Amino acid sequence: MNIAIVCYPTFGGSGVLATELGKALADKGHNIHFITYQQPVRLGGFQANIFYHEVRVPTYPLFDFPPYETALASAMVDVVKNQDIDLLHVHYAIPHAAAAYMAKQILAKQNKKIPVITTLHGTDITLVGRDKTYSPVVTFSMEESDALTAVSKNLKEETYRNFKIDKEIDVIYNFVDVKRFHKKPIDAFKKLIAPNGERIIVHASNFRKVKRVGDVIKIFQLVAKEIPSKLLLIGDGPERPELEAMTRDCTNKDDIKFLGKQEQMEDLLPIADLFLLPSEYESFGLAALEAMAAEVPVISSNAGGLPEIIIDGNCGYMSNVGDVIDMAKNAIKILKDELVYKEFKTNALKQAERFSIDNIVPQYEALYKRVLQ
Ligand code: GMT
Repeated sequence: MNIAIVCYPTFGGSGVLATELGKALADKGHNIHFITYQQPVRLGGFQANIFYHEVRVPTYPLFDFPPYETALASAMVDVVKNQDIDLLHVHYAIPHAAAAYMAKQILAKQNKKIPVITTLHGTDITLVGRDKTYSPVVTFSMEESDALTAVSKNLKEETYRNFKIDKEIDVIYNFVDVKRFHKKPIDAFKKLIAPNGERIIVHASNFRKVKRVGDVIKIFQLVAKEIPSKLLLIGDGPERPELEAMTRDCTNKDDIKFLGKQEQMEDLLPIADLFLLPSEYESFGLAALEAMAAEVPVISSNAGGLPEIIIDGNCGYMSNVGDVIDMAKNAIKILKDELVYKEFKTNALKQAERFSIDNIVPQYEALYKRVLQ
């Protein structure tokens, strides 16, 4: 198939998932055309059947807000026509689903029928999308998509709760390439971070409020009192300055490192002993799944779709949002006993395998076939 994928090219989960999906489909012989404003961060090197089409948004003095959606719809029309595209798969409803609807209408006038699949990722529904500024357009473009998917049952329920739509939503869980993340930790790197064999605790996100990174630091403080540990904070975002200020006040500030945005998560995660994700909401929690694939147990909140991914007391623990004391208690439970720790590690990998690329990608291919029929 010739498939066009529209996504955010950034470190956010939706862009990561869309890029990994494109790469997996390309490996299976499909031709994949990414349409976005920057090369997606996870795209990596050259592959013969992966193409990247950059959306350019020319500025003009009149434009306080350059019309990205118009430029994107025009780019979709161009790529679909000239690359003989069979279907458009857009990730994150805003503004991609609306731009795809526009492109579909333009192409219909030119006698080219193009099915549109929209994958909902989370904040496009739970935070931004349901805001009345956007919701009429989001509702309409979801309804007009030829197929609608959500990355968890929870997100499907949230969508029906927040929007008046009749459209059937297929749940297709996010996935991970287990082989890529299940690697031997780089010893030299581990020694550099934890020279005295301290436990390495990791959090990775876009440092938005919804991630509650402040809770990560609080949990770490409680754990570090009992178990010598180091904290790695991976990613960047609006909350970072405040978090750095919070860290400067900690007596053990040298044990906390902000690594910024990192592309090689498959090299970083294997050196971790524990992954923290105390979010206010996660539709899925792709970062936690990647950690589990690297054999890292997860301490998280029990919000949104996380209970669909993490088995409490097996590959990690879940607590109520904001209950940092319980989260720290559970973290210590896993880290202080080598036997327990090993068991959680093994279980984490087993659980990640349930969401392996080989199980999930065929579900997207089956959906594509259904839509094309
Ligand atoms: O985590 C984020 O805020 C980024 C966001 C995105 O759309 O880029 O992530 C969402 O999609 C990911 C991939 O499907 C999910 O794993 C995340 O749970 C989800 N984030 C939220 O729901 C807050």
